[in-house]
Amino acid sequence: MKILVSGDIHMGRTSSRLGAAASLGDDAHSAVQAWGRLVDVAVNQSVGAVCLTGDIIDGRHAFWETTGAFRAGVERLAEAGIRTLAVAGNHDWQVFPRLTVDLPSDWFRLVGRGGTWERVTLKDAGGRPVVHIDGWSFPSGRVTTDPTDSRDLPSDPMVPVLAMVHGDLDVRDSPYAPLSRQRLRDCAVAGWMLGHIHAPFLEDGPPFLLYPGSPQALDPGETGSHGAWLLEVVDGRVETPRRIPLSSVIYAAPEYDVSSWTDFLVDAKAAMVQTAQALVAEHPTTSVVSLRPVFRGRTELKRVIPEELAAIDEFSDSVDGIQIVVNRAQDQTAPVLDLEALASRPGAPGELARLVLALEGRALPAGAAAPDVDALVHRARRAAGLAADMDDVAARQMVRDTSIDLLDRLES
Ligand SMILES: [Mn+2]
Repeated sequence: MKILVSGDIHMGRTSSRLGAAASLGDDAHSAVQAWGRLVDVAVNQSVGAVCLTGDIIDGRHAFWETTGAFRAGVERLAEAGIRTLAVAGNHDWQVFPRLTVDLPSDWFRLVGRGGTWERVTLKDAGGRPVVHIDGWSFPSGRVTTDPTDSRDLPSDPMVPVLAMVHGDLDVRDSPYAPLSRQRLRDCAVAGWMLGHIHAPFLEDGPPFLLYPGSPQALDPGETGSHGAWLLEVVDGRVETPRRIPLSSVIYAAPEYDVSSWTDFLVDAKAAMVQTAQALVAEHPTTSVVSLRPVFRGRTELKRVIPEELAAIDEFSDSVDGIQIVVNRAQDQTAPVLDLEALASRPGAPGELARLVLALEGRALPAGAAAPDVDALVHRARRAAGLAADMDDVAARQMVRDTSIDLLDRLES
């Protein structure tokens, strides 16, 4: 039996900061649409159940706009013989039970209502139990105790158990159901299907820990791949979940070294288009790439970059059907330092420039006193408590980089 796992859908929200790509006038990048694609995958994969790990609805405010879409999905799943099991999270503890109150109980089940652990057993076509799903739902908006403290469901030597709970991993004083990784690991279950953290991650087990993450990436902090996870129970064994990309938007924060660029506008655009194409090649469901680029490196173009970057948030281009937008680029470039000129100056900048020239084995200005490089590196080593096994070349490189940093600060 296959099971599709998702959570933190936050229906009612839409991917933010899409610039021109959002003014297309449709809701293509909403969490509601992602729910629809998730249902498609479940049907196409002929899964036995869809497991939802909480925060499916963004909150009470989203009741009216999401109730129909959620029902339509559950009904489509039911028509395909697929059950939907869910736990409530801190966002939807109040609204989710009300939104699902009239769904057919054969096909939809809110598991662990009111913060009491509950077991639902999934069976195959012949009525034989395949897997137990243990779940716990948020009983209120804040829960300061670890929900696993109260889990008293027995293990079963014949049938594997998957546990489903929404909570905050390894944040001990979290008001959102703090979960201890160690305690989760110590439970005799095949895997944990968790919710609350929007960035997906999987730690292998048993028991595996799976935060499926939001199927639709919702803001620029949610970089990387977003989708649902497919797992399979074969011969009483739960196999490692695998990722199914679903998000129509991918956010990324690429870093670009501009030091070899000759025209900022042309080279920055080419670099961003290339980034977008590479991302879409890996994530075929993506139609919008939202980039938050960081430009680094030492460049002759430093003087013009602020001006040329000024309107970059207006950038929008469509390449091979992929919409590319930019949100808050960062200029962390530095000017090319004229070390020779600086080295003739008095004071700290001159000292530092002479040190850098000497470290690089370059000529000092006529009449300048050569710094005692070996003694300086020796002192730096001691002052910074550098590891004894750091070789001399690395230590000199570090003194050089630190000196250039200091020069940058003195000169800016
Ligand atoms: Mn949450």
